[in-house]
Amino acid sequence: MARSFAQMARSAEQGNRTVHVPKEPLAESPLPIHTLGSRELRTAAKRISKVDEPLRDLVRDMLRSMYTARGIGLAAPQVGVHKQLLVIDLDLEEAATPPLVLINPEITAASASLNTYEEGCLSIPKVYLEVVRPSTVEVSFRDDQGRPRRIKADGLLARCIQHELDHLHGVLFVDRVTDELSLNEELRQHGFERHHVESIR
Ligand code: GNR
Ligand code: NI
Repeated sequence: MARSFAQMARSAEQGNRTVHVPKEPLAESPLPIHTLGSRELRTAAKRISKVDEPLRDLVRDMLRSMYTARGIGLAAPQVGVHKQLLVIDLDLEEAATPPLVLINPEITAASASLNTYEEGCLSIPKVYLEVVRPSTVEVSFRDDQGRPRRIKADGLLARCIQHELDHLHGVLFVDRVTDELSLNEELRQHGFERHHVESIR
């Protein structure tokens, strides 16, 4: 969708900066990442009505937190913010590759073909389990300037987008694991107890 001259002039006046932060990890995460058992992860996110500088400040802090934790994605509810916002960067080692910022993302189409991938989550440290999901998805969202966008994703990007979208609805990848025995074993091995398991199902 084209932006009007007035909109562009307003952006210029306000000096809308695109979000850009170094990818190097910091000594400490700017925002604390909630882990399995926290109600924050089970609270649905609300639509964002205005993409402004305070929101972009939050995006920068989420990016810094993601880079510090060495994750490839981070959804706002993971840092206790219940807004429909997520960040993704599949290329942590390449400074020139910009991250993706998705505001109010919606999956508009998903392939009938499925694939299996071993997922992990910054909110469930060290737990890795196979999850089956659609191989490709189409997503509509707004970018960090509030512009409407649409992408078709496959491979790891499609996987990551679906994982992050789930977070916005209070859904965690362990909810989608079908092998119950592996799930319980893997959770146990990484310090999660029965009451954590029960709180998620
Ligand atoms: O860093 C992450 N890696 C990952 C691997 C496979 C599938 C999904 C992901 S996302 C995850 C970061 C995270 O927890 N995002 O919510
Ligand atoms: Ni996650």
